Amino acid sequence: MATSPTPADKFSFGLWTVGWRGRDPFGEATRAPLDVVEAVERLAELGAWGLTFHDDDLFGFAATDRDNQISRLQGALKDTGMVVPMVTTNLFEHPVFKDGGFTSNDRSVRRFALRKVLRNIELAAELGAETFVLWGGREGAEYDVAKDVRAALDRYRESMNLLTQFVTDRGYNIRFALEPKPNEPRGDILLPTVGHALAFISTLDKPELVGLNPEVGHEQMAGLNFVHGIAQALWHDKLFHIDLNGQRSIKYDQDLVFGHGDLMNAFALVDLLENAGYQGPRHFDYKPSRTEDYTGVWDSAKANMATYLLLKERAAAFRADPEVQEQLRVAGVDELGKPTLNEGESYEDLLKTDDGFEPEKAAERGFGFVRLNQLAIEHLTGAR
Ligand code: ASC
Ligand code: MN
Ligand code: MN
Ligand code: MN
Repeated sequence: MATSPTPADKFSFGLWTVGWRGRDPFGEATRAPLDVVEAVERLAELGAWGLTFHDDDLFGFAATDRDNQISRLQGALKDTGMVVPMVTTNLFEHPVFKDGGFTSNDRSVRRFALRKVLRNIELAAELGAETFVLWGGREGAEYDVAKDVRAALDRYRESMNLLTQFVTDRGYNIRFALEPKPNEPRGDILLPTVGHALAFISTLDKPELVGLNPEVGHEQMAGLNFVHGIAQALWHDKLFHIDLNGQRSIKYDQDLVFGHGDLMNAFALVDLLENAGYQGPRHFDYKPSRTEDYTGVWDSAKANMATYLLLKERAAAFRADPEVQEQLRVAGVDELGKPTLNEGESYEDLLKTDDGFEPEKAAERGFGFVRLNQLAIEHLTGAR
Protein backbone atom coordinates (compact mmCIF):
# COMPACT_ATOMS: atom_id res chain seq x y z
CA MET A 1 0.00 0.00 0.00
CA ALA A 2 1.12 3.53 -0.85
CA THR A 3 1.85 4.75 2.66
CA SER A 4 5.40 6.05 2.13
CA PRO A 5 5.24 9.78 1.56
CA THR A 6 7.52 11.69 -0.79
CA PRO A 7 7.97 15.47 -1.24
CA ALA A 8 5.69 15.23 -4.30
CA ASP A 9 2.79 14.62 -1.88
CA LYS A 10 3.34 18.17 -0.52
CA PHE A 11 2.94 17.23 3.14
CA SER A 12 3.85 20.03 5.52
CA PHE A 13 3.85 20.41 9.32
CA GLY A 14 3.74 23.33 11.69
CA LEU A 15 6.82 23.60 13.91
CA TRP A 16 4.29 24.09 16.74
CA THR A 17 2.75 20.64 16.04
CA VAL A 18 5.61 18.18 16.50
CA GLY A 19 7.08 20.83 18.81
CA TRP A 20 4.03 20.93 21.09
CA ARG A 21 5.19 20.07 24.58
CA GLY A 22 1.85 18.92 25.93
CA ARG A 23 1.07 21.94 28.09
CA ASP A 24 -2.71 22.27 28.52
CA PRO A 25 -5.00 24.33 30.80
CA PHE A 26 -4.74 21.66 33.50
CA GLY A 27 -1.20 20.38 33.27
CA GLU A 28 2.41 21.16 32.64
CA ALA A 29 4.53 20.15 29.67
CA THR A 30 5.19 16.44 29.32
CA ARG A 31 7.98 16.72 26.76
CA ALA A 32 11.28 18.57 26.41
CA PRO A 33 11.58 21.36 23.81
CA LEU A 34 12.24 20.40 20.19
CA ASP A 35 14.92 22.23 18.24
CA VAL A 36 13.99 23.50 14.79
CA VAL A 37 16.94 21.81 13.08
CA GLU A 38 15.93 18.45 14.50
CA ALA A 39 12.32 19.05 13.47
CA VAL A 40 13.34 19.74 9.87
CA GLU A 41 15.70 16.75 9.73
CA ARG A 42 13.21 14.30 11.24
CA LEU A 43 10.31 15.45 9.09
CA ALA A 44 12.46 15.29 5.96
CA GLU A 45 13.47 11.73 6.85
CA LEU A 46 9.80 10.80 7.16
CA GLY A 47 9.10 12.11 3.66
CA ALA A 48 7.56 15.48 4.45
CA TRP A 49 7.99 18.39 2.04
CA GLY A 50 7.60 21.53 4.11
CA LEU A 51 7.82 23.19 7.50
CA THR A 52 5.67 26.12 8.62
CA PHE A 53 5.95 28.24 11.76
CA HIS A 54 4.74 31.18 13.80
CA ASP A 55 7.41 33.82 14.45
CA ASP A 56 7.38 32.92 18.16
CA ASP A 57 7.86 29.16 17.42
CA LEU A 58 11.21 29.91 15.84
CA PHE A 59 12.71 32.69 17.94
CA GLY A 60 10.29 33.39 20.79
CA PHE A 61 8.32 36.54 21.54
CA ALA A 62 11.41 38.42 22.74
CA ALA A 63 13.19 37.44 19.50
CA THR A 64 16.63 37.85 21.09
CA ASP A 65 18.01 35.00 18.96
CA ARG A 66 16.09 35.91 15.81
CA ASP A 67 18.90 36.10 13.23
CA ASN A 68 20.67 33.02 14.51
CA GLN A 69 17.49 30.94 14.52
CA ILE A 70 16.60 32.04 11.00
CA SER A 71 20.02 31.09 9.70
CA ARG A 72 19.89 27.73 11.52
CA LEU A 73 16.52 27.07 9.86
CA GLN A 74 17.89 28.09 6.47
CA GLY A 75 20.84 25.74 6.96
CA ALA A 76 18.54 22.82 7.77
CA LEU A 77 16.34 23.59 4.75
CA LYS A 78 19.43 23.63 2.52
CA ASP A 79 20.70 20.32 3.94
CA THR A 80 17.39 18.49 3.57
CA GLY A 81 15.65 20.11 0.59
CA MET A 82 12.66 20.99 2.77
CA VAL A 83 10.78 24.21 1.97
CA VAL A 84 8.78 26.80 3.93
CA PRO A 85 5.50 27.10 1.98
CA MET A 86 3.63 29.07 4.67
CA VAL A 87 4.41 31.37 7.58
CA THR A 88 2.04 32.67 10.26
CA THR A 89 2.18 35.10 13.20
CA ASN A 90 1.49 34.39 16.84
CA LEU A 91 -1.00 37.03 17.96
CA PHE A 92 -2.46 34.90 20.72
CA GLU A 93 0.09 33.74 23.27
CA HIS A 94 1.65 36.81 24.87
CA PRO A 95 -0.56 38.48 27.53
CA VAL A 96 -0.52 41.71 25.52
CA PHE A 97 -2.92 39.99 23.08
CA LYS A 98 -5.44 38.94 25.74
CA ASP A 99 -8.17 41.02 24.06
CA GLY A 100 -6.94 40.35 20.53
CA GLY A 101 -4.41 41.66 18.02
CA PHE A 102 -6.07 43.42 15.09
CA THR A 103 -9.30 43.88 17.07
CA SER A 104 -8.13 44.55 20.62
CA ASN A 105 -10.11 47.34 22.26
CA ASP A 106 -6.66 48.85 23.00
CA ARG A 107 -5.51 50.81 19.94
CA SER A 108 -1.84 50.67 20.90
CA VAL A 109 -2.03 46.85 20.93
CA ARG A 110 -3.60 46.88 17.45
CA ARG A 111 -0.69 48.95 16.13
CA PHE A 112 1.83 46.61 17.74
CA ALA A 113 0.04 43.53 16.30
CA LEU A 114 0.16 44.96 12.80
CA ARG A 115 3.86 45.78 13.14
CA LYS A 116 4.55 42.21 14.32
CA VAL A 117 2.72 40.80 11.29
CA LEU A 118 4.41 43.18 8.82
CA ARG A 119 7.85 42.13 10.09
CA ASN A 120 6.92 38.50 9.79
CA ILE A 121 5.65 38.96 6.22
CA GLU A 122 9.10 40.30 5.33
CA LEU A 123 10.57 37.09 6.74
CA ALA A 124 8.01 34.95 4.90
CA ALA A 125 8.99 36.60 1.63
CA GLU A 126 12.67 36.07 2.37
CA LEU A 127 12.04 32.35 2.90
CA GLY A 128 9.97 32.02 -0.27
CA ALA A 129 6.63 31.31 1.42
CA GLU A 130 3.64 31.94 -0.85
CA THR A 131 0.92 31.75 1.79
CA PHE A 132 0.58 33.77 4.96
CA VAL A 133 -1.95 32.36 7.42
CA LEU A 134 -3.83 34.44 9.97
CA TRP A 135 -5.54 32.60 12.78
CA GLY A 136 -7.20 35.24 14.92
CA GLY A 137 -7.46 33.10 18.02
CA ARG A 138 -7.78 36.05 20.40
CA GLU A 139 -9.95 38.19 18.10
CA GLY A 140 -13.19 37.74 20.00
CA ALA A 141 -14.91 38.11 23.33
CA GLU A 142 -16.48 36.40 26.30
CA TYR A 143 -19.06 39.12 26.96
CA ASP A 144 -21.47 40.50 24.36
CA VAL A 145 -21.47 43.99 25.88
CA ALA A 146 -17.66 44.19 25.95
CA LYS A 147 -17.02 44.03 22.19
CA ASP A 148 -18.52 46.19 19.46
CA VAL A 149 -18.49 43.48 16.81
CA ARG A 150 -19.19 45.89 13.94
CA ALA A 151 -16.27 48.10 14.97
CA ALA A 152 -14.08 45.01 15.41
CA LEU A 153 -14.90 43.93 11.85
CA ASP A 154 -14.01 47.44 10.66
CA ARG A 155 -10.60 47.09 12.35
CA TYR A 156 -10.15 43.54 10.97
CA ARG A 157 -10.86 44.87 7.49
CA GLU A 158 -8.57 47.87 8.01
CA SER A 159 -5.78 45.44 8.96
CA MET A 160 -6.32 43.11 6.00
CA ASN A 161 -6.42 46.04 3.59
CA LEU A 162 -3.13 47.31 5.02
CA LEU A 163 -1.51 43.88 4.63
CA THR A 164 -2.64 43.36 1.04
CA GLN A 165 -1.41 46.88 0.18
CA PHE A 166 1.94 46.02 1.80
CA VAL A 167 2.57 42.82 -0.24
CA THR A 168 1.42 44.60 -3.40
CA ASP A 169 3.77 47.59 -2.88
CA ARG A 170 6.67 45.32 -1.95
CA GLY A 171 6.01 43.02 -4.92
CA TYR A 172 5.85 39.92 -2.70
CA ASN A 173 4.36 36.75 -4.18
CA ILE A 174 2.26 36.15 -1.07
CA ARG A 175 -1.45 35.55 -0.55
CA PHE A 176 -3.26 35.56 2.79
CA ALA A 177 -5.36 32.73 4.22
CA LEU A 178 -7.75 33.40 7.10
CA GLU A 179 -8.35 30.51 9.47
CA PRO A 180 -11.83 30.34 11.01
CA LYS A 181 -12.49 28.91 14.45
CA PRO A 182 -15.74 29.23 16.44
CA ASN A 183 -14.33 29.46 20.00
CA GLU A 184 -11.32 28.56 22.19
CA PRO A 185 -9.37 30.31 23.50
CA ARG A 186 -12.02 33.10 23.40
CA GLY A 187 -15.63 32.41 24.32
CA ASP A 188 -16.52 33.49 20.79
CA ILE A 189 -14.05 34.18 17.99
CA LEU A 190 -14.72 36.57 15.09
CA LEU A 191 -15.02 34.93 11.63
CA PRO A 192 -16.09 31.69 13.34
CA THR A 193 -16.69 29.54 10.26
CA VAL A 194 -15.73 29.22 6.60
CA GLY A 195 -18.97 30.95 5.64
CA HIS A 196 -18.41 33.97 7.90
CA ALA A 197 -14.86 34.38 6.56
CA LEU A 198 -15.96 34.14 2.92
CA ALA A 199 -18.50 36.88 3.44
CA PHE A 200 -15.88 39.07 5.17
CA ILE A 201 -13.34 38.59 2.35
CA SER A 202 -15.84 39.84 -0.21
CA THR A 203 -15.76 43.27 1.50
CA LEU A 204 -11.96 43.76 1.24
CA ASP A 205 -10.03 46.11 -1.08
CA LYS A 206 -8.09 43.26 -2.71
CA PRO A 207 -10.24 40.17 -2.17
CA GLU A 208 -8.20 38.24 -4.73
CA LEU A 209 -5.25 38.23 -2.30
CA VAL A 210 -7.23 36.78 0.59
CA GLY A 211 -8.58 33.25 0.90
CA LEU A 212 -9.02 30.58 3.53
CA ASN A 213 -7.06 28.11 5.61
CA PRO A 214 -9.86 25.95 7.04
CA GLU A 215 -8.98 23.44 9.78
CA VAL A 216 -10.86 20.13 9.99
CA GLY A 217 -11.51 20.32 13.73
CA HIS A 218 -12.47 23.97 13.76
CA GLU A 219 -15.52 23.48 11.52
CA GLN A 220 -16.40 20.25 13.32
CA MET A 221 -16.27 22.07 16.68
CA ALA A 222 -19.17 24.13 15.30
CA GLY A 223 -21.03 20.97 14.34
CA LEU A 224 -20.46 21.69 10.66
CA ASN A 225 -19.57 19.28 7.87
CA PHE A 226 -15.94 20.01 6.93
CA VAL A 227 -16.28 18.47 3.47
CA HIS A 228 -19.17 20.81 2.67
CA GLY A 229 -17.14 23.79 3.90
CA ILE A 230 -14.15 22.81 1.77
CA ALA A 231 -16.36 22.20 -1.26
CA GLN A 232 -17.79 25.69 -0.94
CA ALA A 233 -14.34 27.23 -0.40
CA LEU A 234 -13.17 25.49 -3.60
CA TRP A 235 -16.29 26.67 -5.41
CA HIS A 236 -15.36 30.27 -4.49
CA ASP A 237 -11.70 29.65 -5.49
CA LYS A 238 -10.73 30.44 -1.92
CA LEU A 239 -9.03 27.28 -0.71
CA PHE A 240 -5.53 28.78 -0.44
CA HIS A 241 -4.30 26.36 2.24
CA ILE A 242 -5.70 23.66 4.55
CA ASP A 243 -5.09 22.46 8.12
CA LEU A 244 -5.64 18.71 8.37
CA ASN A 245 -6.28 17.04 11.72
CA GLY A 246 -8.88 15.04 13.63
CA GLN A 247 -11.74 16.03 15.94
CA ARG A 248 -14.38 13.94 17.65
CA SER A 249 -17.57 15.98 17.72
CA ILE A 250 -18.41 19.29 19.38
CA LYS A 251 -15.94 19.70 22.22
CA TYR A 252 -12.60 21.37 22.93
CA ASP A 253 -10.15 21.66 20.00
CA GLN A 254 -8.62 18.18 20.00
CA ASP A 255 -6.10 18.53 17.15
CA LEU A 256 -5.89 14.75 16.78
CA VAL A 257 -4.00 13.03 13.97
CA PHE A 258 -5.73 13.34 10.59
CA GLY A 259 -8.36 10.60 10.31
CA HIS A 260 -8.39 9.90 14.07
CA GLY A 261 -11.64 11.85 14.38
CA ASP A 262 -14.46 11.50 11.86
CA LEU A 263 -12.88 8.95 9.51
CA MET A 264 -15.73 8.84 6.97
CA ASN A 265 -15.58 12.62 6.62
CA ALA A 266 -11.78 12.39 6.21
CA PHE A 267 -12.28 9.81 3.44
CA ALA A 268 -14.70 12.12 1.60
CA LEU A 269 -12.31 15.04 2.14
CA VAL A 270 -9.34 13.29 0.54
CA ASP A 271 -11.60 12.15 -2.30
CA LEU A 272 -12.63 15.79 -2.80
CA LEU A 273 -9.15 17.32 -2.58
CA GLU A 274 -7.68 14.75 -4.95
CA ASN A 275 -10.47 15.09 -7.51
CA ALA A 276 -11.18 18.83 -7.37
CA GLY A 277 -7.75 19.90 -8.55
CA TYR A 278 -6.50 21.34 -5.22
CA GLN A 279 -2.78 21.92 -5.77
CA GLY A 280 -1.81 23.46 -2.44
CA PRO A 281 0.02 22.00 0.54
CA ARG A 282 -1.45 19.17 2.59
CA HIS A 283 -0.64 20.81 5.90
CA PHE A 284 -1.02 19.03 9.23
CA ASP A 285 -1.98 21.16 12.21
CA TYR A 286 -2.33 18.58 14.95
CA LYS A 287 -0.98 18.02 18.42
CA PRO A 288 0.83 14.78 19.33
CA SER A 289 -1.13 13.66 22.39
CA ARG A 290 0.25 14.64 25.77
CA THR A 291 0.66 10.95 26.64
CA GLU A 292 3.38 10.49 24.01
CA ASP A 293 7.15 10.62 24.31
CA TYR A 294 9.25 11.60 21.28
CA THR A 295 8.85 8.14 19.76
CA GLY A 296 5.12 8.80 19.87
CA VAL A 297 5.62 12.26 18.37
CA TRP A 298 7.36 10.93 15.26
CA ASP A 299 4.93 8.00 15.04
CA SER A 300 2.07 10.50 15.05
CA ALA A 301 3.72 12.67 12.37
CA LYS A 302 4.07 9.54 10.24
CA ALA A 303 0.46 8.56 10.98
CA ASN A 304 -0.90 11.81 9.52
CA MET A 305 0.80 11.23 6.20
CA ALA A 306 0.11 7.48 6.11
CA THR A 307 -3.59 8.06 6.79
CA TYR A 308 -3.83 10.64 4.03
CA LEU A 309 -2.16 8.29 1.54
CA LEU A 310 -4.29 5.32 2.63
CA LEU A 311 -7.45 7.36 2.16
CA LYS A 312 -6.20 8.59 -1.21
CA GLU A 313 -5.68 5.01 -2.33
CA ARG A 314 -9.09 3.95 -0.93
CA ALA A 315 -10.83 6.90 -2.63
CA ALA A 316 -9.25 5.98 -5.99
CA ALA A 317 -10.41 2.36 -5.57
CA PHE A 318 -13.92 3.60 -4.73
CA ARG A 319 -14.05 5.74 -7.88
CA ALA A 320 -12.69 2.93 -10.08
CA ASP A 321 -15.19 0.29 -8.90
CA PRO A 322 -17.85 -0.38 -11.61
CA GLU A 323 -20.46 -1.10 -8.93
CA VAL A 324 -19.79 2.29 -7.39
CA GLN A 325 -20.05 3.95 -10.78
CA GLU A 326 -23.40 2.27 -11.38
CA GLN A 327 -24.65 3.25 -7.93
CA LEU A 328 -23.52 6.88 -8.46
CA ARG A 329 -25.64 6.85 -11.59
CA VAL A 330 -28.65 5.38 -9.76
CA ALA A 331 -28.19 8.06 -7.09
CA GLY A 332 -28.18 10.80 -9.71
CA VAL A 333 -24.89 12.23 -8.48
CA ASP A 334 -23.79 13.10 -12.03
CA GLU A 335 -27.28 14.29 -12.97
CA LEU A 336 -26.81 17.26 -10.63
CA GLY A 337 -24.06 18.50 -12.96
CA LYS A 338 -26.60 19.10 -15.71
CA PRO A 339 -28.12 22.62 -15.81
CA THR A 340 -31.76 22.62 -14.79
CA LEU A 341 -32.89 24.57 -17.83
CA ASN A 342 -32.10 23.65 -21.43
CA GLU A 343 -29.81 25.95 -23.33
CA GLY A 344 -31.68 29.05 -24.44
CA GLU A 345 -34.67 28.21 -22.29
CA SER A 346 -36.19 31.01 -20.22
CA TYR A 347 -38.50 31.11 -17.23
CA GLU A 348 -41.27 32.00 -19.71
CA ASP A 349 -40.62 28.72 -21.54
CA LEU A 350 -40.59 26.87 -18.27
CA LEU A 351 -43.90 28.43 -17.21
CA LYS A 352 -45.49 27.43 -20.53
CA THR A 353 -44.03 23.93 -20.80
CA ASP A 354 -46.03 20.95 -19.84
CA ASP A 355 -43.28 18.36 -20.06
CA GLY A 356 -45.53 15.66 -18.70
CA PHE A 357 -43.91 15.71 -15.27
CA GLU A 358 -45.83 13.66 -12.75
CA PRO A 359 -44.94 14.55 -9.14
CA GLU A 360 -46.49 11.37 -7.72
CA LYS A 361 -44.46 9.24 -10.09
CA ALA A 362 -41.24 11.19 -9.47
CA ALA A 363 -41.83 10.87 -5.74
CA GLU A 364 -41.62 7.09 -6.07
CA ARG A 365 -37.92 7.24 -6.94
CA GLY A 366 -35.54 5.70 -4.43
CA PHE A 367 -32.12 7.35 -4.63
CA GLY A 368 -30.06 4.46 -3.28
CA PHE A 369 -27.84 6.75 -1.21
CA VAL A 370 -27.54 4.21 1.58
CA ARG A 371 -26.16 1.52 -0.70
CA LEU A 372 -23.74 4.06 -2.16
CA ASN A 373 -22.52 5.00 1.32
CA GLN A 374 -22.14 1.34 2.25
CA LEU A 375 -19.96 0.84 -0.84
CA ALA A 376 -17.83 3.73 0.43
CA ILE A 377 -17.56 2.01 3.84
CA GLU A 378 -16.55 -1.26 2.21
CA HIS A 379 -13.80 0.49 0.26
CA LEU A 380 -12.71 2.48 3.30
CA THR A 381 -12.39 -0.67 5.41
CA GLY A 382 -10.55 -2.55 2.69
CA ALA A 383 -13.37 -5.08 2.25
CA ARG A 384 -13.35 -4.28 -1.47
C1 ASC B 1 -2.33 28.70 13.88
C2 ASC B 1 -3.20 27.72 13.44
C3 ASC B 1 -3.85 27.27 14.48
C4 ASC B 1 -3.33 27.89 15.67
C5 ASC B 1 -2.88 26.87 16.67
C6 ASC B 1 -1.89 27.36 17.67
O1 ASC B 1 -1.65 29.41 13.20
O2 ASC B 1 -3.37 27.28 12.23
O3 ASC B 1 -4.85 26.43 14.43
O4 ASC B 1 -2.33 28.75 15.24
O5 ASC B 1 -2.36 25.73 16.05
O6 ASC B 1 -1.69 26.38 18.63
MN1 MN C 1 -7.20 23.19 16.08
MN1 MN D 1 -4.85 25.52 12.40
MN1 MN E 1 -4.32 24.56 15.41
